[in-house]
Amino acid sequence: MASATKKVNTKTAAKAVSTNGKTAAAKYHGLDTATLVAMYRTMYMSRRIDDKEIQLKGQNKIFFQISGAGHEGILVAAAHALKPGYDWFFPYYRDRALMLGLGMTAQEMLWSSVGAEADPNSHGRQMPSHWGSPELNVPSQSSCTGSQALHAVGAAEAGYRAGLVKGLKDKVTGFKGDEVVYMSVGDGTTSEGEWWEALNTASNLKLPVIFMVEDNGYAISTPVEVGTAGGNVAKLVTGFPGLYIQECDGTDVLESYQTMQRAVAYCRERKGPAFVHAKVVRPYSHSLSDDEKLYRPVHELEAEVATDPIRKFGEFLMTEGIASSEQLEVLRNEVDTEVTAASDIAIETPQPAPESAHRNVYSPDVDPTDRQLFDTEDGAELHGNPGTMVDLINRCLHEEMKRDERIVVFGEDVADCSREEYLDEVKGKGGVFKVTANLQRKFGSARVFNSPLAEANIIGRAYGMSLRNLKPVVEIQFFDYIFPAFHQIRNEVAVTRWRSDGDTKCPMVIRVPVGGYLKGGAVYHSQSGTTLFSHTPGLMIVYPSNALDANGLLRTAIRCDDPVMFLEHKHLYRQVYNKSQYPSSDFLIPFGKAKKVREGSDVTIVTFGALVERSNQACKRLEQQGISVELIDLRTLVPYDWEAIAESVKKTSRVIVAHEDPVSYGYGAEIAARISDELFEYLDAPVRRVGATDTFVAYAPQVEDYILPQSEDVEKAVQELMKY
Ligand SMILES: Cc1ncc(C[n+]2csc(CCOP(=O)(O)OP(=O)(O)O)c2C)c(N)n1
Ligand SMILES: [Mg+2]
Repeated sequence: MASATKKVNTKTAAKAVSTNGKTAAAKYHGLDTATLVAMYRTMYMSRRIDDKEIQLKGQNKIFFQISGAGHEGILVAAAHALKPGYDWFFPYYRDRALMLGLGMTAQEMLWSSVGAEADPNSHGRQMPSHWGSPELNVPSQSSCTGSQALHAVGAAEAGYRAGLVKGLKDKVTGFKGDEVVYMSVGDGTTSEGEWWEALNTASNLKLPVIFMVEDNGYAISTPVEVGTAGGNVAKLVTGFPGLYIQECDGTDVLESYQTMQRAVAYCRERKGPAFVHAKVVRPYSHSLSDDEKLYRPVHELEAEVATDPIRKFGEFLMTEGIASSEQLEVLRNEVDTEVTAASDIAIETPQPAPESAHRNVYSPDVDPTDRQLFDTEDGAELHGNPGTMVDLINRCLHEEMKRDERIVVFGEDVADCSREEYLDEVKGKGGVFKVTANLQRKFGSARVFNSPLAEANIIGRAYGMSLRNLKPVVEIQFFDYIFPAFHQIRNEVAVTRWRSDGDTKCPMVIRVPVGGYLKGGAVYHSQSGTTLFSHTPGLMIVYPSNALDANGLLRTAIRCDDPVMFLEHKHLYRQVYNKSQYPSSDFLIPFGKAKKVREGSDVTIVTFGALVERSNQACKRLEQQGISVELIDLRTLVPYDWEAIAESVKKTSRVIVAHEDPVSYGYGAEIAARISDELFEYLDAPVRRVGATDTFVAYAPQVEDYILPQSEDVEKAVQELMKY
């Protein structure tokens, strides 16, 4: 990214100013005087960009502001202790001084403030101070407090697994063998469950993650003792094995630097994760949308002035004779000029074109609907004894893991046996539905392993691994328990490509057993929840109804460059009617290609999943009544095959959309609305929906039967449509 202002890399700037550097270096923990002055410059620059943004916000030239004020000391220390473009960074919105220290420029930050397309962080899509830079190894950050903790763990874990699997080292992005992963949060964010999940896994696997807590004593208006038992999170984390715990005054640059150096060394030597608790201050309100005078008395604010890190570090440089007051004044003037010049350029820099909104929802490179690349259905040769959907998914996983070493499979109970020493004595679990059976045995525990019982942990770690080019194919044990991971899926996985305008991506496959008709599945083992995810841009959704489709669609999902939700119906896992012989290892079904299960001329049924066979049974009965029904199995819900629907509706003029989820606000409503909108003139009857009652699924079988749509419900709906 070209920059109109000079790039301030404090490490090179240091060379220019050095006086008596060597003696000073010994005294100041290896930092020579020029570096110390350069660090001051970065801190001051950080504050001046905040001040400039505050001014611009007042002039309505930017639209949001959140500052890094008071945090600059620990952040400039962190930047100097770590290596830009070598180590990995998962910072948060206060980390402006870190980003400047790593090499981001004032110009780039101010482009972000005005929402310019030139902004390298998000190209005008996210609020300012939401950092992202592929060249600095800073994956796009969201606004969600703490969700990046698990990404940091996953990113570190990618390096860890590359160390265990021959052939992976050159496939994991930026694998060095001693790279460190930095993640930061505020004191308030340490109350997020995912942050604790991240500490748990990092400690368990001894991953090289630095967990930084920038404790400014407040989470917006909530003081630290309200959220944190005892008021000091450093005391709470002492039980994690191997976690190197450090506390420091984050407003003291040298103390912070020493602390960071120790933490970095610990992680580089692969001794485990480190935890740095840096006490900082917050001289400005939480953001420009907050007024701290509403909850902090004047005396508290005044007391903080003396501990302002920039003021303290400036005084230190002068007392130590490292820089005179005049020299610092010159430096400050230079920074002011640079920031003003960058700001003047920024406000003249264009925002993205409005239609650019459509860009990078999905991969521009890999299109799984491309039938040239992803369709080997026609004439596919099948062999062997017919297998169930479980068998054919399992076969696909085996073949794909063999083809692509980057694939890792994990989730709850997916391994054959976590205690490897038992593997010879036991048959192995391989998933509660046995879909992942024998994968660990075949491909080893470094690529197939059990996760903790924590769904956000699974998705968050998968996200971090995918950032570094592993291909996670993870399992959420039951759809009903996907909700702890919903935040990760909705706010991170689905959004990442878009919010970074294509700079960061996280392709993965999330396999999820779904659905009811189990007799006894009840409320928490029957959900199929398609609507929640189909309403989220950025995800692709696959929902096969039979063994062969599951095989071909899973292969496409794995080779896709986007996150794919792969919904596997539990009731269909072992049905005899949907068994198939095995296709070859290049059998691919493209997304957005429906299957015509039956030809017909009177009514079209558009459906998927368990309703395919139920509708088929209805069609057979209707045929005997002289009604000819065309049955379409969508197979993929996002994207879906509109052409197939339109062609059929134009022929039959009557259409039913049938699905297992409750009717109201459902997936069927979307299809029905589009049919009414685009095919109105072809219709001879209203578009009808068949689905579950607007309730949950009950345990008692006769109530479950009433709730879920049955073959008879479909039959009745067709008969009614025929009256028009
Ligand atoms: C998951 C989530 N919940 C709530 C918010 C709204 N929010 C933004 S910042 C913040 C306070 C964070 O406090 P702390 O972690 O102490 O960081 P600080 O801002 O003090 O540096 C809150 C509640 C959010 N962004 N994300
Ligand atoms: Mg705070």
